[in-house]
Amino acid sequence: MRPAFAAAMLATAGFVLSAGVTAAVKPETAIHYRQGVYHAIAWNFAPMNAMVRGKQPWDQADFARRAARVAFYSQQLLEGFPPGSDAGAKTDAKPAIWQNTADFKAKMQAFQDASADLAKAAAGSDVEASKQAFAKTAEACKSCHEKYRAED
Ligand code: ASC
Repeated sequence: MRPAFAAAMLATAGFVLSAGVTAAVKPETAIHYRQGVYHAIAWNFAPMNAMVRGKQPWDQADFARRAARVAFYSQQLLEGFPPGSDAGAKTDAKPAIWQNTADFKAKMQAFQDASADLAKAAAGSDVEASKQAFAKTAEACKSCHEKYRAED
């Protein structure tokens, strides 16, 4: 992706989160939207995790396809957290997200960067590089969940 395009997309997402241009969207709609994207990410991440752990045969093409999906979905999460969507449907998102938006956005950016690196590594043929990039992405997931997702 070209840097200018990436910057424009991030600026748009940041605007949505801070300025509330999605005010017409009901909180429950945003909550369900973001949960759908997280579920789609988990759907793809689970078999990648199984491959990395040797619980499923390594398939570089499948790994790469799933990594590309995760990288794409990662860019679509932030807009699912408009102001006021801390409540309105069952959610594990902590109110701290809307009290620390700069930090939340930085963690989201770290996830986007890690998953972009993962997609790039997975598109190659270096299995170890793919596994290392996967571990970094999982770390980015975890770092945000620890702070901003309520315990199940
Ligand atoms: C998953 C999943 C997460 C992340 C996280 C990584 O497969 O559903 O939330 O990986 O466990 O640490």
